[in-house]
Amino acid sequence: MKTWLRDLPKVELHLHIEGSLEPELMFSLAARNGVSLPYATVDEVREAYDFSDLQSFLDLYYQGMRVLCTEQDFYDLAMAYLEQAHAEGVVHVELSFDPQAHLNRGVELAVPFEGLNRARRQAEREWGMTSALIMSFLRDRDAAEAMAVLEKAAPYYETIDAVGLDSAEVGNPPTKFSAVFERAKALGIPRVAHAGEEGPAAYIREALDELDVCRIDHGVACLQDAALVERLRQMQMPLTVCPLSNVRLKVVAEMTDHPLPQMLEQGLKVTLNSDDPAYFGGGVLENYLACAQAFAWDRETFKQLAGNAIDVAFMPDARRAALL
Ligand code: ES4
Ligand code: ZN
Repeated sequence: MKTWLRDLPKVELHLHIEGSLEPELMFSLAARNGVSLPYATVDEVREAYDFSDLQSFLDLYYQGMRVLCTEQDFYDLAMAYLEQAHAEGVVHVELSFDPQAHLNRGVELAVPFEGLNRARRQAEREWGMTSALIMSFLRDRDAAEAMAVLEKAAPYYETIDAVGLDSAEVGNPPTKFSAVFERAKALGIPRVAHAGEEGPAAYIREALDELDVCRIDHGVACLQDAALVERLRQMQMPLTVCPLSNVRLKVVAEMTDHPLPQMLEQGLKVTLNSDDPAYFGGGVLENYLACAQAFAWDRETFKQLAGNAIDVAFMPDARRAALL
């Protein structure tokens, strides 16, 4: 099964590129940029990755990304991830990034855009691996800041496939960003949002009703609300589920408790993704393997899940047709 899952053409729809920063690269970038880290060794970094909830993870995630300073750093970060994903049989990756987390420490918008886009072009040239770029807003900061970033990103609209919404969910409902997402819609930019990870099913409803999103990142909380499940099923709203992330952030106690089997049972448009692979125990393939072990799914189920991601990815129809 392992070889078969590796060779199955897979698509990654939910990846925070800053969350792909492995401790070894963190150390080398820290040295290159003269940034000090509160760890002595890579083992110490890995030992610190023992999270109690989303916020405890986010604190280390924002700390770790302080080593990302130059266009070359973002290129190296993305290239390392894309190369690993390629080795895992991933044929298309949708990278999200958090420009505000960089702007707020003096790293201009052009830096992540230029570095990430250079890596994306390289991956397509070298391996025929396609990609999309999602510019995410930090929901625990104010909406005016997100709006300013959206306007500032005008030179890069051509390279943005969607805007997203991430970071600390509880207490930061989708409605806080209604005006920002309305502006993105007016600009013709598709919209996605994290909802129902730690937050309630009501946030998933809000993301649909107020932000007009074309997919929901996580969405596992939908099972709390039968009418919402029916709505998501009817519209076949894509849900980018990240099982290893949910275990590591204690959204679920362990893999065997994960609601993925019920979500499939309910006919939801589920996909499997990695979220922050350097922090949560691996990339797309590890997430597929963890599901194989926990749920003993057959090949048809994995083909369905991989096919779902191809169906809903931001890619040209000719590319989609070639993959299906
Ligand atoms: C994130 Cl797991 C998760 N949830 C929300 N925001 C995030 N940013 C990076 N990883
Ligand atoms: Zn996420």
